[in-house]
Amino acid sequence: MSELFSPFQLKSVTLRNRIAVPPMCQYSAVDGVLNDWHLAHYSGLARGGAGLVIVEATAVSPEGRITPGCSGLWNDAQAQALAPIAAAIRAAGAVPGIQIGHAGRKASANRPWEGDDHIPDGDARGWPTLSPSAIAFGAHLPKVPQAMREEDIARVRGDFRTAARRAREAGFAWLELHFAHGYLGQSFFSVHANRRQDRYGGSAENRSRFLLETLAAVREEWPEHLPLTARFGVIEYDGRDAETLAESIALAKAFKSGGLDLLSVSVGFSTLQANIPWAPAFLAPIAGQVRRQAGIPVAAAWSIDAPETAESTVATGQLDLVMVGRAHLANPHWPYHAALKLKVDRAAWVLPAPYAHWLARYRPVS
Ligand code: FNR
Ligand code: 531
Repeated sequence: MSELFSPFQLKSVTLRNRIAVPPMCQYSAVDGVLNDWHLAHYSGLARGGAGLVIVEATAVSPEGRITPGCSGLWNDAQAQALAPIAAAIRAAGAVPGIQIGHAGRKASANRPWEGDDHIPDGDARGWPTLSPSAIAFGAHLPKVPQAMREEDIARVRGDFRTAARRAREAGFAWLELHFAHGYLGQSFFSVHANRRQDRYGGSAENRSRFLLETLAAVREEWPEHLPLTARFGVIEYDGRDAETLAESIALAKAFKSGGLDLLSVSVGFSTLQANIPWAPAFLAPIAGQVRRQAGIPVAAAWSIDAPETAESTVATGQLDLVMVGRAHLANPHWPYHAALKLKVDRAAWVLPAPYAHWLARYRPVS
């Protein structure tokens, strides 16, 4: 019996299996409004059999986008464009999720295939960036951000709350706050980005305040019966990992008390001085530690491409959900092929019935 292909219930939502498509920016929106490319992209991914498909990082305000091509959810037109995408994911049998975030000091950048670097000041395509402190990330992202005032913090917290309401109205049933990868949420927690002297800086408790206040504002807005989750970098690989992990587990406990239903464990990406041990499933043991010590369901990604690896991360109690990203871009039917490889009973029925009926007794030459 495969654990990877067992259902997962969180609040009132049941996923058909433990496979999730994590959010993956498409950098293809105009003014934050998604289009037919996104409909094709997400429909294709949902058709492959994953239990959950999370729509890419969607900015809660214009200046919260990473690039001018990023998704946004600060107006009704954007919500209306997202509705058919949530419906298409649901029609394929997956649960529609969406990630909302603010890019902070990594905002106002070119698309990865167009440089991945900050748009130069003075270029009308770009905009001023915000962060806890006026400290640039560096290298290809040299812009010095404006240090946020209390009113900026309150405004952004309100933007998260409004975006959560629009996400629900658009038909999403799973919400993920983007508190990872060196963006605004992660930056408030990071000693590399946050040198504030006020109640939002200094101690781990103060550096957690923005995240916990934003969670509280969204929790009030997001229906209690639907999963509210966050993606957060619990480790930076910057030489102070034991300390960072201890602070992250304390925050995970506070997230849980604050009503978070699941934590998607990732890397902080707050500093260029990181020595990340890239390897298949390298985050799974760390996620398992957070799961046990904070008592919260966890997900994780990072090269968990082999079906057997995905299976063992769930079977050994490290992960509740496996995020399979780039492997889905390479093969949108990854879950079907994983079911075949793991010799799951009636593997073809991971796919929608119109496909499954014929593939149950036909094996294409791959
Ligand atoms: C990503 N990733 C990412 N993560 C996130 O939290 N929000 C996002 O919008 C994106 N966007 C994105 C775009 C693209 C093109 C890639 C390749 C990745 C990270 C992604 O969700 C995942 O964590 C990583 O890709 C690692 O998992 P895989 O790809 O090794 O399975
Ligand atoms: C991080 C990443 C690094 C290395 C390989 C794959 C992914 N992602 C973070 C993404 C943007 C693209 C790069 C977001 O969180 C928006």
